[in-house]
Amino acid sequence: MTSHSPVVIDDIPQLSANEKVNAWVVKVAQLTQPNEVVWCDGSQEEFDRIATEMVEAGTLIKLNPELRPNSFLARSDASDVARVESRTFICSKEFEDAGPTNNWRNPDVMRAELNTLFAGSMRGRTMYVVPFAMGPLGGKITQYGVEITDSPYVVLSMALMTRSGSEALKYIEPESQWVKALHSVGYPLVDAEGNEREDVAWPCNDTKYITHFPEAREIISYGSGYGGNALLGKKCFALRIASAMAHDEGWMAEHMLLIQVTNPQGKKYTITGAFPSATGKTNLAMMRPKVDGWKVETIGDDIVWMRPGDDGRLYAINPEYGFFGVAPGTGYSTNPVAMDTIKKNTIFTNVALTDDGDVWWEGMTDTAPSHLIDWQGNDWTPGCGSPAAHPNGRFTVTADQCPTISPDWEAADGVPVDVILFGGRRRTNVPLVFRSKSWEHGCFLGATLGSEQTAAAEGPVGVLRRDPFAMQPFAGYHMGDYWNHWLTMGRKLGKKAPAIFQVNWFRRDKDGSFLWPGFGENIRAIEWIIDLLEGEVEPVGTPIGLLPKTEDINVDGIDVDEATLKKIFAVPAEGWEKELDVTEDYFNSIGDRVPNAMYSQLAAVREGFAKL
Ligand code: GTP
Ligand code: SPV
Ligand code: MN
Repeated sequence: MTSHSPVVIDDIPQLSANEKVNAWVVKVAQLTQPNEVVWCDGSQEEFDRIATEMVEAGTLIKLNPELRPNSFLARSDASDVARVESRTFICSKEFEDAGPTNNWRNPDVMRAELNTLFAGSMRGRTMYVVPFAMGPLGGKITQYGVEITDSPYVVLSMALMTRSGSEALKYIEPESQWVKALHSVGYPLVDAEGNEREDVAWPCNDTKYITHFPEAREIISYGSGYGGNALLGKKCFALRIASAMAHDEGWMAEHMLLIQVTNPQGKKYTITGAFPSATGKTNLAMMRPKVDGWKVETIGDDIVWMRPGDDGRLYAINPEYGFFGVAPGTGYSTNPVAMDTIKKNTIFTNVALTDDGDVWWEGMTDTAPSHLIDWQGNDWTPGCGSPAAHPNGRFTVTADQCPTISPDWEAADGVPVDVILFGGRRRTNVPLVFRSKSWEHGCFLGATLGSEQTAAAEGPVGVLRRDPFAMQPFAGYHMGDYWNHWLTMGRKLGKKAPAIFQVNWFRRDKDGSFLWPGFGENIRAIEWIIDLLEGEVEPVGTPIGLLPKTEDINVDGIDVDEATLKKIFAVPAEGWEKELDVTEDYFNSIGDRVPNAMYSQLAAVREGFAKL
């Protein structure tokens, strides 16, 4: 039992050179009334100490050190397993500025409500102060923040996912811009009357608020301990707040992977790709190419920040320090690099535990072990009717453990981008790969990106979940303004802008099977992209963009015949005409901030089909 002995405010350390940071720490402690305030230094000793405390408390399970050294399993509450978009709010001053794709709350009303929820919310707990950098320390594109949290799981995860601790704190100077990120699981161990209660393995609260104040560059998150809800450097800062900063300051914050691809001639290309959640960013970021002579090096798998450099090109960094990857579906046959990355020093969340103290999930191996403890802590046997791992079970690991990590991954000011990919999960209509006709047309491809639900039956185009630029849940301001920002960046970059392509690994045959083998074979789509940029092949003009000639796709050694290639690259006029109608309705639903260029692009595609 913890007792309630609230920290003495005058004893709270003031470790920042920035008085605003110190004052904010004190203010939060006064409000939340923790027993203790700990500034995290980011050291290995600190990580080990907190991990040991969590193992002793039963909130982490230490995995068998012979099989998975220095690794842990966390099981969340069954209600706290993913981002909660319905409880995510953009609290811009004006309702209009959040736009129709975000939930909005008046910032003053929201702050008042949160103040009530946070009052005493850390009673009986330790309040951790985690200074962190998003990006290499000192880099031109890098930004800084401080997360206050009462969750030791968050502290350990932030240590893996960001550059956190004393080093990052040094970069928050007296006049620096920094982001306030306040988090509480909302499960105090002592109530206002002083009555104590036992802690649980995964404290959280049925009331959840993931709130963003874009003008104040501030995040307040309550009630959840999971991933994108609680590791506030990630989606909340690096996408929602950063996208608003980027709009104001002339740079870009995107839901993208970042890789370097070297062709057999030894020429290196930098490629970014915006794919919606669970649509293959981590897999492409760690691809082991199945065609000889090609090399893929990893820089990032989820978030990319880009800024024009002095030479007028667009420079990109991965602002994160680790990977928070989807576990199910990850195995040696699909993503061997990820499997090698997570051999040690990894936190697993909501996957199954084997009898010998290791982890397992669907897709890790072809056959399941005969007995497991499932992600909820229950006995599990094959065929018992429920999955052993939660479909959104994840691994958390630092990027430097990735065997394909690029030597440039910490380049302080980033690497210049050659190619931008947009990729959805599309059963129909969208070919494996094609090039946009221009930057503006590329922005149209981004704006019309969508994904179908994985398990859903083939349905009309209307059931598509729109996910423009893979940013639907992450743009921290009006979607129409965000599209406009992309157009503006293109005008600024001019001829030096990256080339834009669309890819789709997920097109299906009539029987529902995937037409394209995917994974390591996706290098063949990239091979065409690079051949095209090198002028070695000519594209075919179609109303939707510049497609490959099927004979220019390298299918040596794979079971993809000409008839299948025809299906993979088909552009069915009927399907597209329907899709364009839906797109027009969709643009209308975004409202009058949709740039005119989007409607003229739409008209141009329609005209293209009309002329056929
Ligand atoms: P978030 O971390 O949620 O942003 O996801 P992500 O975009 O990084 O997706 P990830 O790489 O984890 O892949 C999600 C799912 O897509 C997994 O089940 C993969 O096995 C599957 N997947 C990835 N690439 C391919 C592919 O080329 N073909 C097919 N058929 N499935 C793929
Ligand atoms: C996503 O949903 O795109 C993720 C997982 O990468 S989370 O960090 O929870 O947002
Ligand atoms: Mn993601």
